[in-house]
Amino acid sequence: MTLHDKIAAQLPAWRERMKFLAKEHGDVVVDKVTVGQVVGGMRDIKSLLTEISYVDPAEGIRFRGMSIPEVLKALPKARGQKIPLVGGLYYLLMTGEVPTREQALEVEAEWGKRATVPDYVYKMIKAMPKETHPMVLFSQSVLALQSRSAFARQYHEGMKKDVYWEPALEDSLDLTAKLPVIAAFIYRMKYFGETRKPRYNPKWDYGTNFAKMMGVSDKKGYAELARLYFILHSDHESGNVSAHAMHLVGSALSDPFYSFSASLNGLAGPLHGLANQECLAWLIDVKNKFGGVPTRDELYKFAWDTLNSGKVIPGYGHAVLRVPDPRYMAQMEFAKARFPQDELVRLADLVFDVVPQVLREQGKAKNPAPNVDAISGTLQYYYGVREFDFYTVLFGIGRALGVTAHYVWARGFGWPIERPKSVTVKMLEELIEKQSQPA
Ligand code: NMX
Ligand code: MLT
Repeated sequence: MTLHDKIAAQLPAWRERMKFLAKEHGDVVVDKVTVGQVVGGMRDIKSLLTEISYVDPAEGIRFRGMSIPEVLKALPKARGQKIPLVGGLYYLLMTGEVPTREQALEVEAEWGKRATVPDYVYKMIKAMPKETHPMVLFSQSVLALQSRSAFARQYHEGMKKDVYWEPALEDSLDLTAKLPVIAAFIYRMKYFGETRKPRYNPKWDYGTNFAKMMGVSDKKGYAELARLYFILHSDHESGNVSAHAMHLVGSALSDPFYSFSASLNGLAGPLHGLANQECLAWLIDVKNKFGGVPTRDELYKFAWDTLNSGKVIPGYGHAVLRVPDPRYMAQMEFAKARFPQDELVRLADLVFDVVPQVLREQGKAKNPAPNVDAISGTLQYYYGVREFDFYTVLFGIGRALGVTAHYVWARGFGWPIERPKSVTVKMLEELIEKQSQPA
């Protein structure tokens, strides 16, 4: 398989570079850590290493050095379509190279071979109480697949450290192949009472399969949206909660299934992936309250009312970004090119005009601009996927692409177990006291 061969060919040189850095320059200071960062969620401390993606505060994400517009332009497309094949994005994340159409289709073919979900997973999902959140069903399905992990099996049998990445890649391909099938099953069962197993057709690509399995009519391009959505949500360097959870759990050599289940549990938090369901709910509240798109003044007051009630405005702000999220911009461009007159799209556009001003006036958020979640639900809603609490599952399918690529390379580098050091409040107070005394 090309993915395997490409990674195998690149690893020796990367390992040499890494070894040299640690051996010859292990004492070089990368960053300082302030008290503010220790009590502030470790914000911005430069302590994670990855080649897969990088978020520039002033520019946004780059996947393997490429910006979102560059990725959308350069990757091979499904025949007659405008949005790239998801298999091509996975190839790029895994290898750092833009694939040919054949190479992208090779990844798609791997998914086609691996998409069958064992029966017991369906039975387990069906046995859960009706009110279970779809993210719980999704995460527990991933965990249930753990018994099939090639990484766990080979580790148990005895495997040399320098080949850890090989079964990690196998598991990653298996996992990413099964996720859209499981997600579509959860969707059809939970909201439509259907318990038929979705069928992944290897003749179609990932996006088309997802659209068909979801039962969403593709007449208006849902497969294109699925491709765009999975690509945009795939990765955001390694410090966000879902990526870092995967990395942390994986560093204990827990296999990709254990690690990705943890990643999904982090994604399910309202300050992270769950924000996409909250964003659309907020937009629809506005629409219902004003019977359509309000005036600028009405929206301005509504946004202030949200803040004054102690809530955040979902979809706005970011821990790293200091500009509108290019993932937001790409989705808005998609919507404006295809359904510019849609009421929610027009409303989201007005929010983009008003909310940054409100947040700036409030003076708390360091970034008053929209993030990826501010628009993603609006697009799903347009195509008829209107069950808000399912939206984070969609995010999870996309996020798997990035975090499994990080996982494979972390095992390739043989990175150690992650173990930062704690301090106590008293220690900080003593440190401050000591430093404030004249030398
Ligand atoms: N509405 C109201 N207040 C905000 C917002 C917002 N959208 N964004 C930041 N703030 C507040 C934040 O709560 C904090 O207040 P306090 O000092 O009282 O604790 C203050 O501004 C400073 O926060 P920042 O340093 O700007 O942001 P931080 O890095 O702590 O958090 C988010 C980043 C994304 C969690 C935050 O902006 C937020 O809660 N946004 C709304 C929820 C959201 O859209 N989440 C999705 C994130 C993207 N994703 O895909 O995961
Ligand atoms: C993400 O995609 O993970 C979010 O934008 C959150 C982040 O990067 O902190």
